[in-house]
Amino acid sequence: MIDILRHSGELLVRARRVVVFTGAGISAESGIATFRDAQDGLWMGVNPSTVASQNGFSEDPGLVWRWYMHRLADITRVEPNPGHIAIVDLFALVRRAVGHSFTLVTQNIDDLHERAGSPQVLHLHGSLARFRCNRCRSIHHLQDMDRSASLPPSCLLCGEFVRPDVVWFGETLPGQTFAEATAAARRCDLMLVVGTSGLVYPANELPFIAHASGATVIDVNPEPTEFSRVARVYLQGRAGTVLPALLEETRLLTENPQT
Ligand code: BJW
Ligand code: ZN
Repeated sequence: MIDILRHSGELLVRARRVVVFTGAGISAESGIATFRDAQDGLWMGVNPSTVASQNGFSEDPGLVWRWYMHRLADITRVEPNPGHIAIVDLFALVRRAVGHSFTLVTQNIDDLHERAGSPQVLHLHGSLARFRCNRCRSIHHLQDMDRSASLPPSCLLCGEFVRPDVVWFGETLPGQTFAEATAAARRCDLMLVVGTSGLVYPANELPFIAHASGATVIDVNPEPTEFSRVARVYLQGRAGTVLPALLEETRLLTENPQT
């Protein structure tokens, strides 16, 4: 493992434009269940692929609302883990030492990257920190939500239910954010993919775009993923262990370029 970490560190030090692309696995060690875990075990008696949709919300707005409020409570209760923190330190290290550009793209709706200290995060699937009207799309704020209500609040402008500002199945991703993420994937020379199964379109295209544009893809995951066939390096393991180890190797290389 040390050799492969050293090799990954060398690739990081040599790269000029780096993209880190994360999924639910990066937050697993904070205590947030991943999607596929949740699906296998039905999360709170709810199948995420059924409720994370406009159909699910139309059929039972109260159930979907309570499910998101429960997840919000989980997210608020937990802390960023060493994987989130290593990404912040890696950005700082390679920016200072070798002047790289760095882009962080996440599919997660939690704010654990921000709470760890990552300054700019492209949220492809929205965020649980924001809410919007399901009809007129007016924005509603987290502090105004009654988290124990059994039904979603109603929009003051049009009376329709308010929903989390996240991207459900069958919905399009925020255009500007996805355009920025795609552009970063196209021009990067290294993409570090962390904790995503790669099963959900169109976010799962990013590593393939990076690969097709000539970038090196490194996949960090305890299990092989959809990206195995394009990843030049597979760092098998948990993000909270692998990323701090990768940071350490990269630090050694920037401090002693000869070693
Ligand atoms: C660790 C670890 C550790 C564990 N360290 N790693 C057929 C029918 C219907 C639709 C489709 C279809 N085929 C394709 C579609 C399109 C659909 C789609 O992709 N579906 C697939 C499931 C098949 N996509 C969409 O609908 C998207 N929109 C779209 O396509 O628009 C165009 C369109 C418009 C109109 C009509 C038709 C098309 C939108 C997708 C939105 C996804 N939204 C969600 C919910 C967000 C809100 C919320 O959080 O509630 O996003 S779904 C869910 O999956 C969530 C995640 O961001 C996303 C990705 O999951 P992720 O992060 O990869 O998590 P997991 O659980 O899958 O994987 C975790 C990984 O971590 C695993 O690999 C573990 O091994 C690993 N791990 N511990 C590191 N410690
Ligand atoms: Zn409204």
